[in-house]
Amino acid sequence: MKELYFEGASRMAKIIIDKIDDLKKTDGAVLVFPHKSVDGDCVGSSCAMVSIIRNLGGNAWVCMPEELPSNMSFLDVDDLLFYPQENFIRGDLLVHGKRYETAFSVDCSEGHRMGENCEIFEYYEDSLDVDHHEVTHLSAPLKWIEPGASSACEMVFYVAERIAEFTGKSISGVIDTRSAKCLMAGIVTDTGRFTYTNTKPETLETAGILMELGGNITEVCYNLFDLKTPSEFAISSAACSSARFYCDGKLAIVTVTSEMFEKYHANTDEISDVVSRLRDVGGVEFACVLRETDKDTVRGNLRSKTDFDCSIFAEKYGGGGHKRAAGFTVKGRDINDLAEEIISEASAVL
Ligand SMILES: [Mn+2]
Repeated sequence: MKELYFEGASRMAKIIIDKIDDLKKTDGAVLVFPHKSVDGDCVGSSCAMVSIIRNLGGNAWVCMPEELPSNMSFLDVDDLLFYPQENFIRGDLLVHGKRYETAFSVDCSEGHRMGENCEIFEYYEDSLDVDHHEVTHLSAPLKWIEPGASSACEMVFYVAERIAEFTGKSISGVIDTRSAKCLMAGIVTDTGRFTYTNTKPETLETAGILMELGGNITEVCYNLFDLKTPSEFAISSAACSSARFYCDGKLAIVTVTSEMFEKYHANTDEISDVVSRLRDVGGVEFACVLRETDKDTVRGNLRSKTDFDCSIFAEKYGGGGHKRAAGFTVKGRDINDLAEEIISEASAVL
């Protein structure tokens, strides 16, 4: 493990071991919170963390903000997931009969990125957190924020390594085969299959160990990247061919309306590959895909190639992410008006 990660991973490992000892006395439960618009990294890291806690004898579930996307069903994690009901949100803090006693966020530090689960997350002020997003206003002792790490999954792996060291367990006793697959899913997602600049030598070393632990990279990449449903293939192709280019080809934008989703019988998550395909067009510096996820809501996905900061741009619309990949969700805006506004705002800086 790189020295940069050693202190943070060791500190989190100790905190988790102590927390589980406390929880064993009360038979309480940890809820692990991924962000809304779930992706391979937040699902992978939250599921792996829940498994790690269970492998240490604790009760834990992933507090899901939405249904698991169908392309992640191969991870076979249903028994790790908890979908809070409305009565739970109103204060009945029982998770499968266990009292909810600890909040733990991964790949996400802020409650507002968790959708309706925000209220449950913020029920406890001193939550644990492992995240690789750039956040400056968080430096609590129970949090490990490392913007240099490729993914939350890579960070969870380092924590697991330290847990194995401290408890005297083997690494496979902490990270089981399914968890290895989950962690691999997050690393390949956030590194674009080891092609983005966040891919470091230690990222590849981590992936190598995960392969030895059963993280089948072929299966993970096929399911997360290559496998397409017929409707996904059709709507992605239609969306790509509707792309508009501005600023001498530096800005590319696609808008996908509810009518288009209906026409192709497609789900709103079936155009997720369009934004990176747009970004990959020669000359494009900034790519934006807007989609109506329902009549009142527009989801924006942003990608950039070099200097354009997607994270700062997404913040203007209440979202966030990384410099080269970010997103936001807005309510009550017309998708075409929003597109025009983005074109003019981005043109000013491109
Ligand atoms: Mn991530």
